[in-house]
Amino acid sequence: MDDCLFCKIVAGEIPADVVHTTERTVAFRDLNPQAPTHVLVVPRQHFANAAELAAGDPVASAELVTTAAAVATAEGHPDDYRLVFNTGAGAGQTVFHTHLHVLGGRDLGWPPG
Ligand code: D5M
Repeated sequence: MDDCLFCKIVAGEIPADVVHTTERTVAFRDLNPQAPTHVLVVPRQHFANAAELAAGDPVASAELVTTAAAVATAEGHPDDYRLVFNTGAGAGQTVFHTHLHVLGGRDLGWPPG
């Protein structure tokens, strides 16, 4: 997608603090971190949200989660982290290239805001 921010990060056209890559995913630090670890894992291919990704490329969908676990391990908290897919503007999604938030490195409250 020509005007997609995360497609541009995947393509290397916009700089990002990339921490992990796989065949189907790129993981980079969130610009507005909400925890000591706040990394976004995105599929290289454009899908608007998590459900569309799961339907269109289930292998990449699973790879998002295994990449997230690898990130949490590399960040030093392999057993304590939160994964979030905001889906739809009403749920807080602002970038419509699906991305898995990986949050950790502090105690995380529940419910989220
Ligand atoms: O999450 C979108 C997230 O994307 C939000 O936490 C900020 C982050 N963001 C926005 N632009 C950038 C760039 N350029 N680099 C890294 N992170 C970025 P959402 O779930 O859609 O609200």
